[in-house]
Amino acid sequence: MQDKARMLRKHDALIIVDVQNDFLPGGALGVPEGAAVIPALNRCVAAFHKHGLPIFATRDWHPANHCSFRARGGPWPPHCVAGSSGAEFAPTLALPPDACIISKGTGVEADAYSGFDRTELAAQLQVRRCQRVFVGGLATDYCVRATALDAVRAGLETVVLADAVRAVDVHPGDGERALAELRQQGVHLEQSADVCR
Ligand code: VGL
Ligand code: ZN
Repeated sequence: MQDKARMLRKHDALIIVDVQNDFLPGGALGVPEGAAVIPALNRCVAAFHKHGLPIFATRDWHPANHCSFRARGGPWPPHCVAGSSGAEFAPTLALPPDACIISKGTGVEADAYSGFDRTELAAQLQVRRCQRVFVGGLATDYCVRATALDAVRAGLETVVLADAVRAVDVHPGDGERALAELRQQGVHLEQSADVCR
C-alpha cells in the first residue's frame, strides 16, 4: 500500500479481535507471545481515537457448556466463559469507553471464530458508514483469519496489522499460512507503526 493510502481517513474503523485473558500466556488457551499485540494495539487505539474513528473489540463469550470445549467433543479446553476473569479483556488493553464491544460464540451449539458470525458487527460498521477496517488481535490462524475473510466478503477494504497479531500454531506454520491466505484473498498486511501515527 502506498504511503498516503495507509494514512487513517474518514470511514476507517479498528477491529480488535479477542484480546482476552484466556488467550494470553498463562490463560486457558494462551497464544504464544499473545501479549505482544497489546502495545501495538494501544498505539492504534490512540490514533483511531485521535482521528474520531470507531473502535470495535470482539470477545469470545462462551456458555460454560459450549460445544467447542473438549467435554462436549470440541477441539479446545474451556476458555472465555462469559463473565469469567478469563473472558475479560487484557487489563493493559487501553479500550476507550466508547469502544463497541462485540460478543461472539454466545450460543451453546455454535462456535464463531469470525467477529461477523451471528453478531451486530456488520450492521454497526454499516451505520457508521465504514469502508475500510484495520484488524489486529488473537489469534492469527483462527479468529483474526475468519474476521478478516468475512470483512473482505462484506465488501470492506481490509488491512491486517501484521505486528499486532499472533498465532496459536497448533500445527507449526498455521499463522504464516493464514497470513498468506489472507493476502491471496485481497487483505493488505501493514505494520501498525506505518498506519497508526
Ligand atoms: C479463538 C480458538 C477458540 C480465537 C477462539 O479467538 O482465535 N481460538 N476460540
Ligand atoms: Zn472460543
